[in-house]
Amino acid sequence: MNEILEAIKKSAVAIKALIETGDTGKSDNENSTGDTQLKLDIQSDIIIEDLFAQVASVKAIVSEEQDEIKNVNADGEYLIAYDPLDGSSLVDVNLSVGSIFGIYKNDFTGDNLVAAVYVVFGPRVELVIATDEVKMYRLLNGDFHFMQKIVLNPKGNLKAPGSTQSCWPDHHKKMVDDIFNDGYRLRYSGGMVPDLHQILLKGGGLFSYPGTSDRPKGKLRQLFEVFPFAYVYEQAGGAAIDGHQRVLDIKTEHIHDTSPCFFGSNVEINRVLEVYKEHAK
Ligand code: AFP
Repeated sequence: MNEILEAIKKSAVAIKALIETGDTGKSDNENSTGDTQLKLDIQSDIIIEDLFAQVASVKAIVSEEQDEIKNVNADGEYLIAYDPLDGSSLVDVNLSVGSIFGIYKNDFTGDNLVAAVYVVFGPRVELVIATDEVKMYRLLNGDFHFMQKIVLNPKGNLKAPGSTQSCWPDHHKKMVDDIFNDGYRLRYSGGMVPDLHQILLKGGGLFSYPGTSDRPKGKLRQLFEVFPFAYVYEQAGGAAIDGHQRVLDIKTEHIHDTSPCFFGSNVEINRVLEVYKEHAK
């Protein structure tokens, strides 16, 4: 596992430099989800793939930016699903973005996840590693230095309301309105990584990207985005659901499947479960 973490650290240093100087323009390609790929998406993906190809313990990888799983080392132990530069469309307005890694054993399924890692490229570059606990590191003079452990409070006060509000189901709209009426602060940049990082560091709250009339199965991808952050939130003492169940219990049918998702402190997640259970009656 350490070889993998060192490769991720190297990728972060290289992608930081790419973000600072790279072309933020669009490529001529689309990814499997139909998103137009930015040149930064493709270049970040190449950086990460080349680094993982040198790690003996990596058996296979799959990128949000590529259609298929790639075999790396037949004798490898780990499978890695990653989003090389989530929120890349925010780079050209100078907002924070990130890389997300899910480290699996045996199969790319939620119950086989054994670790999760993400990198936040913001005013500072920070690396969060979730194994049996969640630890944050900061890039200082070219090296990552341990800064703190991350633990969520039982209840927070931040709310990140994702997706197109005009497409929200009525029960979801009422729930979000009620949360803000209870005094929660709106914190949403459109970048999953910084938005979830902020809630983790500021003690808790709720990030939601529900199923909507335009995207009944949500937008965020299970293997590359939802499962890794669900692992981080659970290891930090919080929870992650699809409105009804743990997202890590969801059965993935295709590697690019999406899922409605809610990440947060336990009080907020229980509030979602109650609202969605009541609606399901
Ligand atoms: P891009 O990678 O296309 O910028 O999308 C970012 C993202 O996948 C995720 O980082 C955000 O949480 C989510 O989309 C924001 O989606 P909405 O703009 O629909 O809220």
